[in-house]
Amino acid sequence: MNPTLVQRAQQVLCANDRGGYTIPTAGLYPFQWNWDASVCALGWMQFDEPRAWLEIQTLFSGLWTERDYGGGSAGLLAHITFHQPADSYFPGPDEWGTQALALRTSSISQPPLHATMVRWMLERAQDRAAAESAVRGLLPGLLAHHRWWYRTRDPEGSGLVRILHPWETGMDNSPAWDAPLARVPATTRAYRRRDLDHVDASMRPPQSFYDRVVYLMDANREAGFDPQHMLEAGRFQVNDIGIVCILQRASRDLAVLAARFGDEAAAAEMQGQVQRTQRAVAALWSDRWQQPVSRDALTGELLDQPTSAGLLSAYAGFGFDIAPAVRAGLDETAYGVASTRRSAPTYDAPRYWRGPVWQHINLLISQGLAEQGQAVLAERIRENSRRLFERSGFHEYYHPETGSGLGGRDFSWTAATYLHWLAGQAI
Ligand code: 9WN
Repeated sequence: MNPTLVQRAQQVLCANDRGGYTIPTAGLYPFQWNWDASVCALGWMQFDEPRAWLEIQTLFSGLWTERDYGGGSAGLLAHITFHQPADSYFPGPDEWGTQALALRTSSISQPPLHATMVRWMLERAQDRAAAESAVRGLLPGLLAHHRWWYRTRDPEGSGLVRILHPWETGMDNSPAWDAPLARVPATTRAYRRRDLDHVDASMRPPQSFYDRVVYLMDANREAGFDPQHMLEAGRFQVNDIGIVCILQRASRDLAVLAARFGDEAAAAEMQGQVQRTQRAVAALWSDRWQQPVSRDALTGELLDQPTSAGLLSAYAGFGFDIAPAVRAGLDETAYGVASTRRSAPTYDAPRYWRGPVWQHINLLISQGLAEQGQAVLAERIRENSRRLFERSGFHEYYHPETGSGLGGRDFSWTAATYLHWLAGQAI
């Protein structure tokens, strides 16, 4: 443990605290983001337990209900919740067409880490009574959200949910989305992106990406946020291996939490979904890269790219042997698991999700490998991450070859990952 870094990590979270929620970083991302919030809560847990629980509670205050837009999307937990206005980000609260919501949000979701993070928080809480009461209060929202994923994104019960927007994956500009995104029309409406006011263009997606994500955002509004219409009209539909893994792990953890708090029926329901996904996931294996990958749900084609998303399969508990792929990737770069393998033709070292290292992804991959009995490999990832934190502090992401910090600075989930994984007692 490095006391100076611990103090700096805590300062990052405190500086990004907006009263009940933590922004990822000032300027670039001025609202509450979905999967960021779960990682932030892990970090807060190390020095302020009530604040940690509040982070998740505040996030779930934006959960869509039966009263919202005809009720079809009840249980949607949006990727951004706009608790307070800010004009440094595009697309902000007025762009999504969700003005009728009591608390304005976007109309898409993000990787559902929450149930897993809540379970980890419960396991390490010092104040047991407060933790149990918090989890009991969160359970209905967690269940509603998992049901939303299975009901609206896998209505046929195939076992593999689909995402309808690259931003839902959290790995927005991944090369795996290039082919399906190429079929999405470019928007013809005027807009002004704001990310380049904050970060160099070499680290961000190209304009062609924004033209298509804006088109997809507007399509949701045109479909009235009705899940069936969205599936019928959806021009981008992908079985994202990252979401499949994260949902799988979270549903296993949610089953444990539900059983522990007396809801055996919900536990059995989640276990049923887990078993269905376990049976379906073999279809996503890539012989070329020796790891599972995503699939275009409209064409059935594998999106055969070696991204870190598929390396979450140990964390999911799927049972694939991904250790050789992880080792091969670590041998190619000096600073941890890259978001896209350096040996892939699509690798682009500094660009957003096409090469850089994200520390929370490395934490999840390492955790999964440790659980799979790969302690040495898990520790190798952790040590790489430690060197990266000590070399470059708390950036949004890092250059996998030089270790230099990229993207936003003083970044919340990076600081939180340090506190949980390297300064605290990881589970
Ligand atoms: C769009 C906040 C978010 C992360 C995503 C990351 C980036 C947003 C953007 O920032 O995405 O959601 O505008 O680029 O890709 O994973 O949640 O940190």
